Amino acid sequence: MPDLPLPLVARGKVRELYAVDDDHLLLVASDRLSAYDVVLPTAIPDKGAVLTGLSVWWFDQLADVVPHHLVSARVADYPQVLQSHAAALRGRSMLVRRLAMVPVECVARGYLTGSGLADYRATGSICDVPLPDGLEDGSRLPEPVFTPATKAVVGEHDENVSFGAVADAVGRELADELRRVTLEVYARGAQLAGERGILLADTKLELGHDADGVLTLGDEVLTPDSSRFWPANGWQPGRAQPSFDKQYVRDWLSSTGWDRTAPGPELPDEVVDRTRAKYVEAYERLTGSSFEDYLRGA
Ligand code: PZK
Repeated sequence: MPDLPLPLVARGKVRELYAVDDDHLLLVASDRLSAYDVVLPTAIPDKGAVLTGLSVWWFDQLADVVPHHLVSARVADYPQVLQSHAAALRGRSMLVRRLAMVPVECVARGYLTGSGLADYRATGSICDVPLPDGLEDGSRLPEPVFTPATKAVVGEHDENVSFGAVADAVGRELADELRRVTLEVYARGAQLAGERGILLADTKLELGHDADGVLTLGDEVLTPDSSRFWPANGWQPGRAQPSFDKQYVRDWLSSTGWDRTAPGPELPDEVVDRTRAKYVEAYERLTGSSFEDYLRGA
């Protein structure tokens, strides 16, 4: 990752957040890929740029639903101290407004899988929202549901919580607003992705308040790392759905007998190349624009 002359504010599994000034942060997405919760030793070239390019495009698509934190993703607009780091930042970074983040992971689900499926099997509900009997892994839900979670400490999974728990934590008014915005973002994302042959199973948003107190969309949005994208033509409830972006990696990892403990094996070139192509395909199918053009403009 780039060694930037800025204070590191936070480090996620595959990206980093730096302080630029009192009002701005720089979000940098790496090419690292996580599979079965382990960050693999082999990077996928341009993955960070694809995810950043998708976020930038979605922020614009969603601007009438909710304001966003993006200031610019063009290195030429960044402060002078970053200009010598242009090559390391181009395409994969966003200059954003600093927000007061709401301490809730805002998740919307249109299909049942992952922790939602686990909760449904245990209780018949997710986050206290009752669901009909007979749903399976990958089932489409009768309507999309807001399934908030609280951020876990590093290394642990977020914990699904009820709407009532969110209201107790942040107030009923803000809880209502989080649910409304999250479901609207999901609906817009699912509609658009669906038109391009991609199912948006679920998505996780991070929201915060800007300096004027306006609820604002932060972080990355509707990327394959914050959402589950499934090829629509491979959808078949009753089994784990193929991942749009990571399926070659998962299939190859399974074929090795790897026990899913860190560090994980190096990926062969063919798996890297095919996976890179899936990320670029996701960018181009969703946005209708050339990924090379995005990189040239960043
Ligand atoms: C913020 N994160 C999560 C993201 C990490 C961690 N605009 C903002 N203002 C204030 N805080 C955040 C943001 C944003 N986005 C986001 N944590 C704080 C996160 C990326 C890498 F290590």
